Amino acid sequence: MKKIKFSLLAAAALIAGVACSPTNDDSSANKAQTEILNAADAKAFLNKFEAEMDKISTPAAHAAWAYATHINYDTAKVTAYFNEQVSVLRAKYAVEAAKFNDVEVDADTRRQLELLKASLEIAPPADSKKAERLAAIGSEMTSMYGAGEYCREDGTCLSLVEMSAEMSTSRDPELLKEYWQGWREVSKPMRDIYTEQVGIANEGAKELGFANTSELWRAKYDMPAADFPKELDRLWGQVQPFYNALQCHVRAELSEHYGEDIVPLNKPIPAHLLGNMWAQSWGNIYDIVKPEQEMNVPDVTKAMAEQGYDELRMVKEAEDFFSSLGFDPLPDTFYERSMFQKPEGRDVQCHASAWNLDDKEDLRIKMCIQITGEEFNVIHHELGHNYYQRAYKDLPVLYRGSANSGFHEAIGDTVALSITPTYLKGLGLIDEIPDASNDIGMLLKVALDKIAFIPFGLMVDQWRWQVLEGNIPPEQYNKLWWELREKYQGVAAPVERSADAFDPGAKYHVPANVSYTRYFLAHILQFQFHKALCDIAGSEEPLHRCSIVGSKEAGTALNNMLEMGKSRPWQEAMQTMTGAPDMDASTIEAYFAPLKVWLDEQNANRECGW
Ligand code: X8Z
Ligand code: ZN
Repeated sequence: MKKIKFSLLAAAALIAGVACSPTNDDSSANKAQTEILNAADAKAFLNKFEAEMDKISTPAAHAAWAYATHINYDTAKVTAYFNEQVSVLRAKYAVEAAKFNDVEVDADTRRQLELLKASLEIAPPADSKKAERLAAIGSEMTSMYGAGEYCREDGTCLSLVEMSAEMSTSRDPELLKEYWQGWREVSKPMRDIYTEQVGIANEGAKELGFANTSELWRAKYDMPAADFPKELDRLWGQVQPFYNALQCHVRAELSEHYGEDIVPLNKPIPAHLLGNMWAQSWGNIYDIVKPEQEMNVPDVTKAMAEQGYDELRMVKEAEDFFSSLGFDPLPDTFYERSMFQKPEGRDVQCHASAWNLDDKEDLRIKMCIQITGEEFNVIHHELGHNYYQRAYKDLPVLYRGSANSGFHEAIGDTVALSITPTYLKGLGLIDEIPDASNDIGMLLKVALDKIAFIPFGLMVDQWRWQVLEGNIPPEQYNKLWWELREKYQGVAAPVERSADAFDPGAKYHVPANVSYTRYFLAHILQFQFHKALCDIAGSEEPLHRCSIVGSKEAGTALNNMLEMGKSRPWQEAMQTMTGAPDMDASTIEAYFAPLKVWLDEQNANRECGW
């Protein structure tokens, strides 16, 4: 079987800055004043943009890497400098691109010009003082998050990683509440600079021709910005009945475990009891909500501990999965330069990310890996980014990205859906494959991770879009956050929030300005991709037992889509791999069908809703 040919790219286009030196007044667009522009001018303009980006993007990525893995005063300054250079360059070209609006150009040139216009997340205004301030705020907020810790009354201080680890297993409601509250002290001082950032970024967005930053964020999906929220509502509508059934069951079981005074049966679930700092995925409380009937559900965390797995072994196993699909091995430098563990004695950005620093072969991940099944999935998630980056590395810079933001987040997760009992047996992590009588347990575990996440994945940007529109006063930021948490997730703060709280800032993607809709989409897409690849692999198993491991056919189909980058509208990429152009949550219904029946039985005499 022939090896799939891969290239590389940059994962976190969000994270690694791509910069360039801004002001060269001889760009072809300046011809507009004096002569009529033509298609050749448009191409020359794009080539010039490409050349300038090429020059700055690798040093900017190295600065961003140095900062993320050594957070200190100096690296923060350097990365802010590069971020400013890159975003100012992008903004300059994005504004100039409009000069070709009425020029007749080929479809490919038109697509690149349109992508360029909406390529920024946080747009710097032309005023250089404001652009500088915007970059400084960005690095200040990410430093606050990365260096954040909670110090207990006895003087011991805990990092987010330490608190998260304990919150995944502790069943002590007081301790859980203390950590939940403690971590949210870190974000309080962010509110004022976040507010300032919204104001400056909106000036920048207006200069690019958008009403505000919210519109800029919604303009990246190959459809009118105003239609995109409707598309999300449609998808959420497909999942909502299933989520509500899950929420109802989980609340009832938590109430039984902790008592009705802690978990009342007619109210949203207190957010500290769901096994995760943000109540975003709930797999860690499987033991509380599992079926009464004994079920054999593989415990990957336990199996890895028993077999003495370390971080490197986990990454190698994940790489092997991709290799089994036909992807080329990762380069040696991946292992030499990646960060797998939280280092002693310095602050780092532990939030997992994947990078391609030179848009060639310099692929890396940055994680503070815990030896757990949950983190084994995250490693696959990150490698999915790396293989995507590598697949589109040779495309024009504006096409180096995923079909839409959700695609980038879905690839590794799609592969991780193939970590089935059969696959785990192959790894030697379990001895026997549980029979079908254990399916409800296995499906419930996956639903706690994936379905519980979906409304969280949606509400973060429902909050952000409103805030980025600039009409919400900062005193209302936190109130709006909890209104949306309650509306979508049926989850509530466990304690009254103080007037100065800024709880959105306690979630990495808010201070880091990484859009979050990507994860909502990814949680729908990954099931569609999984089904398509299982069909291609010729699997006859039910979807939740299908593993595409070893299928070169599935690998080729996947790679064909990855190699398209964003060169075509996402609907086409979707069609290429799944045979249909739409995002569609009905695959989720199919995947979890037996669990929905079981949940409805469990909930039969319960009053659901909040
Ligand atoms: O941020 C991530 C990845 C890096 S892109 C680890 N995720 C979201 C989160 O942690 O909040 C993956 C799932 C959702
Ligand atoms: Zn990701």
